[in-house]
Amino acid sequence: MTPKGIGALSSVNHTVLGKRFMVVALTFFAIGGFLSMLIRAQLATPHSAFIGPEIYNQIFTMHGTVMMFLFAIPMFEGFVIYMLPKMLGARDMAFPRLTAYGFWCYLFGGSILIIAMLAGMAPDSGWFMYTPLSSRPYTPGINADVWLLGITFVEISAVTAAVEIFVSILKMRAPGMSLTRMPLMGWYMLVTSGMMIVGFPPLILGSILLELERAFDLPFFDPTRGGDPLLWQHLFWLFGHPEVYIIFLPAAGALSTIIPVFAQRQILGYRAIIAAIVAMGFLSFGLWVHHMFTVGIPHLALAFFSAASALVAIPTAVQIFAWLGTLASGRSRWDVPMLYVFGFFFIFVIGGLTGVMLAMVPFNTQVHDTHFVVAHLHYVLVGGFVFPMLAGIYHWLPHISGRQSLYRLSIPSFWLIFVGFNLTFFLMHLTGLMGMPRRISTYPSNWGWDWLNLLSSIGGFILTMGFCLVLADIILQFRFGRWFRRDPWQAQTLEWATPTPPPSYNFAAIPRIEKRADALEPALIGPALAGGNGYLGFARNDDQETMGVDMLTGAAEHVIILPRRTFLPLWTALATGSFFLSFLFGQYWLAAFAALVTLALFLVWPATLGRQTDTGPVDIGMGEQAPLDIESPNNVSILANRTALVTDGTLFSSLLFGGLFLLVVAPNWDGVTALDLPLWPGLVAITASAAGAALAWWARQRNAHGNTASLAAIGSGIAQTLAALALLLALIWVPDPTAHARHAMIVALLGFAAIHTGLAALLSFHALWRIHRGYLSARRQTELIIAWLWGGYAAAIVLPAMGLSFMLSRVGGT
Ligand code: HEM
Ligand SMILES: [Cu+2]
Repeated sequence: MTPKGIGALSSVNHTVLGKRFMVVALTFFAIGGFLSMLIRAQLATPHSAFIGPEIYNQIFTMHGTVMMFLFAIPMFEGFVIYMLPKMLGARDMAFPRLTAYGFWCYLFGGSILIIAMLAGMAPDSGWFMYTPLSSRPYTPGINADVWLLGITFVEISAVTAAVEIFVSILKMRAPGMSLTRMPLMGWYMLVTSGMMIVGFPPLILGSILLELERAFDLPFFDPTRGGDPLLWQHLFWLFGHPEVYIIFLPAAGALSTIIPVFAQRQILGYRAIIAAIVAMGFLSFGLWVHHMFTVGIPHLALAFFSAASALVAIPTAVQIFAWLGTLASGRSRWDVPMLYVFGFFFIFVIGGLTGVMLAMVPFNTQVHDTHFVVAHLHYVLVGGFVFPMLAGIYHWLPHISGRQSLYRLSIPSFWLIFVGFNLTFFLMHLTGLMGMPRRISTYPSNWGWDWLNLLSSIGGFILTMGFCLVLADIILQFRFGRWFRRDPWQAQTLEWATPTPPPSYNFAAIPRIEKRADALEPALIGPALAGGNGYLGFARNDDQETMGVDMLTGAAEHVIILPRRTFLPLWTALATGSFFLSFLFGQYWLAAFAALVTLALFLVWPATLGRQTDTGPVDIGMGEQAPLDIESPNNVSILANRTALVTDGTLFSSLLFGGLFLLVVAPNWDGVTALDLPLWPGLVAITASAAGAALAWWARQRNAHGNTASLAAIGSGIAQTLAALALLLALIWVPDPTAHARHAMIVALLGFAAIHTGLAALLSFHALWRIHRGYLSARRQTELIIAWLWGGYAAAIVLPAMGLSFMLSRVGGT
């Protein structure tokens, strides 16, 4: 149970944190919505003097930023954190303390942005922060740094959430739930989290490089010194385009869950939908360049990306037809969620059509950066996210409140939103076609844009009234809604088998799933589980336990013991926050100190986990036995580290991409001469790091055979330390990194490799410490496996990092 008062901040339970995430996300939505009202008030009349251009720039930048980063993604993260374990039949997410850490990072990072805005220091170069506009010469204050640091802080939370969601879906389902029995929501979230794992690193890297340019004058994006502003655009859209699908897919997941309930039949084309989701995940990464059609890209490439952009229409259509088919062939029941589903269809189809128009290069060139694009973007985002989200709120709120809706406000609020939205944004297509550019704060009155803008603004206020009514409706439901026992909609997914509102452990026992998980009968399963019929239907040592399964087949595999409440995530997030704040105010020594404290706190996390003796298989109910997670070679920590390596690997690939891009494309590389960097520090680093990896592998082997691994672990730690030192030493020969992007890039590559060899060393020493505390045995190998994973990874990146540095140093005549 979550205690009252200050103790509530130590909660790590997914139900509690999921709700907190959603409440904070909705608060940011209200803030973003308020900003959009200011925008519309400004644009309502020509020559308006309501807010000047400076404030206007801050406001639309913050509106876009808040909506994309602080509302849409965290909102679905919160939803997933709350709902996913319940849908899959688990008692929590894989790493509850990480969930809490992610929540605090999100809250603090978002607050930094809002406070900066109130202080008039908000970013003002648009939500995609194009360089050179966002570079130091054009944005001298701390406005852009607020964006870069605040958003990176929030991204940390998004990436940790993505890793956790990915691992939880693969490992923490009810026994018997194979991948082919998983409810569709699980598939949607698996693909979405996979996309986040490889989609966010480019943006994180871009933000780091831009912040390094702004703080230390390393000219990655400065064309006069060998940098290139286009590098930012590539890194940004490499993230930004998949981002749109990252927002859309969870919403589509909600639709695929809600529609069958109201059509009163199972979803049509379950497997076709899975194929469509996976296809979308892949296609969306091929598309980023369509945001850059007007910056001068070779013709063939243009044709390719234009075709690929149109191609995503296919998996989208597959899903739309599956939904329509399900509705058409079922016995549809009308209720409030269905109104929003209808709203979604209407709006999203229009957004899709204008999207196909925009994918045509000539048309795109015509309307580029006009209000037509703003209209399209909102049809897609509001149609594809806000409407399904509202459907979801009305569908699942009874789960949270334990009460049913009152309806009195639900229907008028829907119509206000629907009519208000279309009035606002449909007309913007017309203003756009008539040539009104986006991001201007005033316009002359003789161009025929006046009445369209006025009507748009009126629509915006109608829309806002609708949202206010929804809020009132929600509050009323919590106060006066009718109680119900279980599954008020006769839904067929597992979340309705928990009591409502759910207890912190969700299920008194965990079910065995024997058919497709979106065709279950919660009304029957629920009482059986409440009676303890299922897995882990008893308490052992006062621990909260949940099942770990085989990733594919869902066979029961091991028992996961969930951590208890703790303030550690809060402290760690505060330390992380101090790092970002010190950096923001240019206190770089303080920032370094805060980074060390953060790292140290992270090392305290595992201290209380694990066991000092072997336990062997334990009873899991249903007449079966399974080992504990720490004694299983397929445990969640190891899978999480593998996943984190993929994220880190994308970060590194983005850096390599950046280096090669500058080398090949950037201007001002003609006059440079080759650098004379000695080879030996690089060779020492490569050899030492490879030796470190080999020793880590050997340590793991020795441990697995019951021999002591201490010596090998020490060796591996020392070798990686040596590699890190050699890489730092190599920096001495790099000439002034502010002089040319080439030098800055070499510094970045060496620094990246140094950090990772250092991390590998740290993990080896950590494993050594755990060996000495008795936490490892032939059965309990986690720390050594993790040390080997990161050691091998570090060795694998030192080589290309050194290779590219060498290539960069050789450019030019000698
Ligand atoms: C609640 C109703 C909303 C209204 C009335 C509204 C209004 C506007 C307007 C008028 C602009 C153009 C500003 C300009 O170009 O000068 C804009 C930009 C934008 N909006 Fe919205 N918006 C709303 C909701 C949303 C939502 C829900 C999202 C995302 C989930 C969103 C994301 C964006 C983005 C990314 C931009 C571009 C900002 C930029 O150019 O830097 N908006 N919005
Ligand atoms: Cu795109």
